[in-house]
Amino acid sequence: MSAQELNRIATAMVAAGRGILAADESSPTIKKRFDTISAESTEENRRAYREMLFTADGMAEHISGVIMFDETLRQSCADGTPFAKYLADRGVIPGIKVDAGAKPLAGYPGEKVTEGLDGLRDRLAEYHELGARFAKWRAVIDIADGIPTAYCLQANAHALARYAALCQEAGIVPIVEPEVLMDGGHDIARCEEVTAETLSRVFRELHAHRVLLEGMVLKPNMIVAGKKCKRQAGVDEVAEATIRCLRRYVPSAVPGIAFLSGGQSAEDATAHLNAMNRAGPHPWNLTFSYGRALQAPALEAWGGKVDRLAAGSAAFAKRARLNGLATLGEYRADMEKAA
Ligand code: 5MM
Repeated sequence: MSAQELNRIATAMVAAGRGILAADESSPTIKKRFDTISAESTEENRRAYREMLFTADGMAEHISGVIMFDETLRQSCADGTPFAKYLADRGVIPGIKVDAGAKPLAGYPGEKVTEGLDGLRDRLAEYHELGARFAKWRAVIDIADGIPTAYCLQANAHALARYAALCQEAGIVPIVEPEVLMDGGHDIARCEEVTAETLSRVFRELHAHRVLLEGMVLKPNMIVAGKKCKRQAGVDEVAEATIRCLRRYVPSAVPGIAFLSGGQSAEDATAHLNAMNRAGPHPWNLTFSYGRALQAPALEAWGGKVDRLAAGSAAFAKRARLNGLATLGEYRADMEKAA
């Protein structure tokens, strides 16, 4: 596939007014989510839940792409239409998570490296056949005493770049996701320091692997204090620190940055994105690729009950709409009260 086509897809993924739904929970993770509402994690329940999100009213207006798990990409709507076709027919780009998860990094207690490169070329070819036009790989960086080590950052940056190069070879746009976790008691300055070093290494590796920056999307964490830190930063401080860090380390050739929510509340994730966009223009489009911050209210409203599918859809549609507004800097907190 040509560089122009990769750039066209990447640009569409981060278009103003829209963002990405991360619905790529692996089986253990979706089980954890379903456990919170006492819903059983059967294949049919997972399918019905994803259909509830994908068919929500106004979904395509605010959602540019959906990241799916392998099982979901092979599933269909109740009427038999494959999810990938249903989404693509509405202008929503189908995507696929291709990493095999973060595993303990041998020799480095407490740290992880993401696996999944073996056989990736063949899997990407199949995913392209199934309709996926972008992919996602998540590296997980924890902050605690003595970690992250330089070796952990380097191992994860290298794997992200190998993945990204393989995606582009297959005509698939890579979402490059180095997530610095917000668990722990570190302050916002430490998050910025670790994120800076992470991004610096990731872009050096992307360059070394000849990844076309115009044909990728970055999915980073925002710069926030750890959840257990006594001093939590305000919305403007988070926005300012995040923009400063990204401006220092993300080349302007990257078309867009789609943030993860990382455990922030749905409202905080929207307010932070909005504040950053109000402070623009920036060299790249800033949008969302939220999992929990888009889905948590929908999951709760649905509660695993067939007769509450419409309520679940509506809760998701609301978060999609408010985050769409946040990509334009047009969100206001008082909009939360309206249905
Ligand atoms: C939706 O959750 C994704 C899959 O997680 P597992 O591989 O652990 O099952 C996750 O990668 C997600 O796409 C990102 O972390 C962003 O989600 P949040 O909830 O942080 O916005």
